[in-house]
Amino acid sequence: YPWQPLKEYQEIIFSYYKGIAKISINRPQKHNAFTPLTVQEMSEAMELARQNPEIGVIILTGEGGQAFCSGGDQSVRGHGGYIGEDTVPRLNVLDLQMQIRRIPKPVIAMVAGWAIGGGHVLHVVCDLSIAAENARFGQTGPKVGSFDGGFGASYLARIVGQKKAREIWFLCDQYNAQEALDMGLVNKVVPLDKLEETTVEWCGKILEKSPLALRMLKSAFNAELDGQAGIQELAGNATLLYYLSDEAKEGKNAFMEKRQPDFSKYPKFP
Ligand code: 2NE
Repeated sequence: YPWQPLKEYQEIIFSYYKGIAKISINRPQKHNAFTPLTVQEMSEAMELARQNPEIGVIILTGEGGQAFCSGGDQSVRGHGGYIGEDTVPRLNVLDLQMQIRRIPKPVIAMVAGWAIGGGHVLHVVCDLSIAAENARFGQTGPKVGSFDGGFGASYLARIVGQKKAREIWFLCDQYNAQEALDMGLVNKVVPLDKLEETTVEWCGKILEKSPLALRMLKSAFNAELDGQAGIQELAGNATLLYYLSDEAKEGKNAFMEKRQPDFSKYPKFP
């Protein structure tokens, strides 16, 4: 596909094609392990994708065909987090997870090869996951002295069930694409050479749909699980819809015109 670069980065590739933004980790020599800079760049790209009205769906992936992402780069893990050039320890991938969850556009993980550790959690928080036959999934935290007790535990358990999620974390085994499909961890498995084609096809189907309906649905799925924060997201969308109505505009117009609002003509639905 003729992906057009949207912005140059050091550790990711950010590109565009027909309404789709693709954010791809570009550290294949480390199986696309992320540093604080990788995450910072992904986070900026995600925000740009959110703000761009041409973009309706986002693909998250990794370069090279051998890995989606192998989690935090252990070679820069220091005292209290992953350390970048500013010498500050960070776990900024947790903020990226929230961003993926909150962006009101579908995010699809396109997984070839390893989705491991914090890289596995990244695909878990995406709305959909499409896997190549060479995909391998798993958590490694308890093996390497780490864990993700947030979405990495609780949302994973919502997806695969409590027993399976505990197995995944307690044993740190690896699962192939078919096993991932069987446990509902991914939506589809395709040959590696069909991965991008299938993902772009799915994006195309999504792009044909009503963006507001998709936005409402994403926040509704989140609301069930995310407590007050989830309700806030869904309610924000209700406010957006209300602001589009003449009834809401009457309130604002009356204020601006320094008169009493007249809501009498608006229906009191049963
Ligand atoms: C992914 C896996 C199983 C692949 O194994 P294999 O044998 O196919 O490849 P290999 O040789 O291990 O990896 C290729 C190169 O990539 C580096 C390796 O060190 C190796 O480099 P060289 O020896 O060729 O120089 N590499 C791979 N993953 C890396 C990583 N995460 N950090 C730094 N370098 C990495 C195997 O590579 C593996 O098990 N990787 C580690 C997975 C892991 O434990 N990730 C961190 C989990 S913790 C986390 O992500 C996290 C969290 O729990 C909470 C908050 C934030 C982050």
